[in-house]
Amino acid sequence: FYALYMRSSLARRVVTLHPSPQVLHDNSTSATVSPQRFWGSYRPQVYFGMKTRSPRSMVTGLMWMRQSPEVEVSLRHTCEQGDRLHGYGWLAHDGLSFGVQEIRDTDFILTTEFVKRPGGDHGGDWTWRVTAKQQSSAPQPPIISLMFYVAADTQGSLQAHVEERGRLSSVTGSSEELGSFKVTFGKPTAGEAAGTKYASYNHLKTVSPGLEKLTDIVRNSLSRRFVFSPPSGERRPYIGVDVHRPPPQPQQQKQMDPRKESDFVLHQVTVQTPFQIEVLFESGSFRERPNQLAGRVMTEALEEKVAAFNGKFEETFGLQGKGFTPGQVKFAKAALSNMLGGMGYFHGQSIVQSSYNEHPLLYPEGSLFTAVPSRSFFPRGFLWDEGFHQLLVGRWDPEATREALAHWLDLMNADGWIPREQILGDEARSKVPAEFVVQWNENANPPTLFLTLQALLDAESSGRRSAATEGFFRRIFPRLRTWFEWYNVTQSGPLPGSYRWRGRDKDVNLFLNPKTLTSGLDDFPRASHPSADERHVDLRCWMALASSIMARVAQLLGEPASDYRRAERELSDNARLAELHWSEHLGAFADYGNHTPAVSLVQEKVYIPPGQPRHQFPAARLVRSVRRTPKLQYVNALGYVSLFPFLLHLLTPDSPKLGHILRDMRDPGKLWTPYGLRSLSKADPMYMKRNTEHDAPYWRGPIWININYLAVRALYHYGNMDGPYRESVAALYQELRTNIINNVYKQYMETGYIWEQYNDTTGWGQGSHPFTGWSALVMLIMAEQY
Ligand code: 6A9
Repeated sequence: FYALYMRSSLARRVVTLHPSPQVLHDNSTSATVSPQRFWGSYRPQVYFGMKTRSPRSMVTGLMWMRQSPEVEVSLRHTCEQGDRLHGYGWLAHDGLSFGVQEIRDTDFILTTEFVKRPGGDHGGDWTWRVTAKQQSSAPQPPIISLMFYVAADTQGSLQAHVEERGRLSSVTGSSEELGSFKVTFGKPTAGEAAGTKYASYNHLKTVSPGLEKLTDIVRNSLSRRFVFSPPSGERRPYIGVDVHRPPPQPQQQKQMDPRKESDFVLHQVTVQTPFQIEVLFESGSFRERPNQLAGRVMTEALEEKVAAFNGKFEETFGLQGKGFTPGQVKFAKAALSNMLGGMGYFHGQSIVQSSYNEHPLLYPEGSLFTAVPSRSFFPRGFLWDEGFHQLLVGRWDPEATREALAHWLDLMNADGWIPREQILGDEARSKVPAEFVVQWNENANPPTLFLTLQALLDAESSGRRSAATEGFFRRIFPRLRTWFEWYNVTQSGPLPGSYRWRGRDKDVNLFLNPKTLTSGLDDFPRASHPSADERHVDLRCWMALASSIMARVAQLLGEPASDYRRAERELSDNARLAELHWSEHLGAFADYGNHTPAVSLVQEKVYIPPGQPRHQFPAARLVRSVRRTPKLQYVNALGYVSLFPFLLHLLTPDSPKLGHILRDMRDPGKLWTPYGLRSLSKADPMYMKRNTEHDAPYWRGPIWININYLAVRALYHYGNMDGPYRESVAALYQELRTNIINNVYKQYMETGYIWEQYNDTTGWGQGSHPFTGWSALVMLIMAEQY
């Protein structure tokens, strides 16, 4: 009985939140406590949309399509790589009060701008302006439909106000957090001072079962029966949402979906480029409005915001002062703006599992204010990505960083675990294949939040922003303590001072090398046969960093720091580090475990009885063949993992091992490329090898900017310390820094995007895009802020 009882209480523990007081004060994101940050572009997954930082926020958004009846409908809404836009992203965004985005579609450009205006009790007003311009020199300027919408999320209501000729002129509504409000749709003009332009109007007033269904609802209500007939121009059929064609609602689905239906109102305006349209959100509690935030007033507000942004940007990062060209400065502004404009506010429940549960469980409801790696492909929070994101955000807006950290730490469970990938709410879940949704409670991710904390502490000791930071550290300390312990307990290795990532791939026969997703370096080669004998050098280094930050925080707060100091001393002890991880054979730091390099992927043998037709049997898969028995030894894979003692500044500046690392880094046959450091040595047998037939090499060659940022930062660090390598380090610093900046910039100019990773032979951007998560750190490399 006792065992059973223990089991069920352990099973519940995974979904029990940490008992210490939440870092976020009650209602800390509400309109009352934080009015300036209430509304924002916190829906990074759509091209243009806003919501409030509240659980079931009213949302606003934009869809659009080019009217070209000959071709398939190209409805744009959520950021999709399949849309093949020539580029999109924020050019300026202060993370707080305004943003300017440029979206380059096939043959026209949309500029989407917003400005907020504080006032009243519900987060104030804002205005959107969308400007469309033809791009090509085609004789017929394109006709475009913009679709502005307001949608409730299980609470609040909306009323549509339709004027002459079926034009929806405004939406009024109310919700718990917004009180009453009004959204007004301006008429299109040819420019700010110009008169209105001919346009056709359609609208939709319906209900939706969930925000992830909005695109489908619109798509299903499109009809081709409308005619665009400008007074002086040819009549052309166009596609519009049709009130007379309510979206089909299969009865069955309705029954299965217990969710409450919510109001959804959409205004479609169809007009020929060039044009400009404004949409005004006005809060009912905003009593003394001096004027409407529209037209000239809007233009002036925008100009003021942009000027302030530019001023603060130069003051903070000094790129002009460093001699960067206007083009490069513009690029750096875009990188920062996309990080800020990519911040999202998510609410919902993770799906988690521990070995004590037979089935996955729902994690407690929670909210997350976080930056996201990629608006198109992974528009949600990732734990170790966030530690990098906040290095950049924190330079610009330390309060935003404290709030993001607070949200992340408040998601911690009683054991000290924070789920690695945060898939909160139906909208987020709709983007993730089922097999990736469940988060296991044994799985870690690098504790990069300590990098962010380190930056906050450094700012503290250099005398900036003191009181706020200290209060913040006091609130997070109990959670940090548990978090640190959680790594030490759950990810400990076989020998004292060693660590091991849990959660490696189990089905070892299917992979050339079983992945270690938890390390963040997914398919970087580790021991060929996962076992409890493994020790991972990167994790040991992360823990060295963690312990040193714990010690600093404890000291700052006057809490006992000696245990953390001791851990720091032990984990940064160079002799012990070498004992555990220095491979003489490789001449580099390495993992250790049950390993053989003699593995390859081969076609599975399918037995086909004589005389039987081949095609009646399943296609042969690739499976792993192991030609030599694994044994306990170093995993001699030179790459990012080997660099960690250097990346996290653990080596003493006079260590000969530092010399080895510098040589390997600078060797074009190993890690050096003209575009940055590649993830795995060109000389490694697994260099650019697929892991399965469907799994292309990911961390086995390509260049990643987060690790390159750490490398440049480490070179900067050692370049400022006395030692035998000081001069070569300083030269390497300049070279690596220049290579990274030049390539990321060049790719951005050529493709319109910042990318997830860069090809180590061509420098080309590849993988998910836009990826203005950690790749945006190139901006800090330009600013030399480490
Ligand atoms: C797959 C596909 C629409 C992989 O940047 C986030 C993470 C990093 O933390 C990690 O280090 N990325 C890196 O190796 C992307 C992970 C995406 C997983 C989700 C689902 C969705 O399809």
